[in-house]
Amino acid sequence: MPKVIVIFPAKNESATIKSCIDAVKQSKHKPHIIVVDGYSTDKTVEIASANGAEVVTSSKRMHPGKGVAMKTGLQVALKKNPDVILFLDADIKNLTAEWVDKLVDPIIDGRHDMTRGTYMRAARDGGVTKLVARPLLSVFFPEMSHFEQPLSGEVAAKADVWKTLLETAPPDGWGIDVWFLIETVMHGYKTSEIFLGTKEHGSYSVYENDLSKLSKMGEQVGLAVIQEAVKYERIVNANAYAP
Ligand SMILES: Nc1nc2c(ncn2[C@@H]2O[C@H](COP(=O)(O)OP(=O)(O)OP(=O)(O)O)[C@@H](O)[C@H]2O)c(=O)[nH]1
Ligand SMILES: [Mg+2]
Repeated sequence: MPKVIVIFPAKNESATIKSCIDAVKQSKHKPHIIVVDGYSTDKTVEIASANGAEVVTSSKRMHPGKGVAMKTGLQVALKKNPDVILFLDADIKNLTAEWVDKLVDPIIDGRHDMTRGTYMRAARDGGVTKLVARPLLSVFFPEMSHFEQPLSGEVAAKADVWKTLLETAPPDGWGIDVWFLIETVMHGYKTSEIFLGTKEHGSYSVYENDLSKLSKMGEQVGLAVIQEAVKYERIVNANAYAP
């Protein structure tokens, strides 16, 4: 049976971490579960440990540190020689084992190197996706403009793919998701979005009435796309893409 590891980056997710872990345990792949804690001040660590997850601490104490958390998780997971590693957000309120299987199965049967969750979201949800990530990808990487959720936290790939991506020096903060997408495509890996239904998640309630709470994320995602555009020499030709 292929070995599957699920990694949850988590900072102060005590409201949802138990139901997220329980959902993953129902998967037919019987994944090993790692929670990468970003110095939570609530009961995330205790709840995760009590429910059977391996808990590790983000290697650097910084926030936002989604990138640090993902890199820490990959370093720990890769040492266990898995076949597939799947990231899931720990604030999802409607996570089911079906999400795990839908993302992992196409990797195991060789159809894709990477699968990425896409979903219907509330109209005001995903501000950085709509106003920063997708427009900048269209300008600098038009071949990636069809990805509806370039910042998806629900991403699975073969262990070898993650190992290669880790070597591209991904950023520490919110830029890491779009960075992984760009590097995956530029490496020529087969990557595809998988529809998972609706996504309900805790972080939306933080900014649904105040978009300025997303400004740091917007900054870091924007910078990540621009850094990749410089690396892949897309700046010079950008005007040709955005008349
Ligand atoms: N370890 C760690 N986890 C983090 C950190 N920041 C965010 N996370 C986790 O990363 C996951 C995604 O973060 P969210 O705040 O839900 O952001 P998001 O849903 O991707 O973004 P939006 O769609 O804009 O809400 C959640 O499980 C967070 O707990 C951090 O600094 N350290
Ligand atoms: Mg969220």
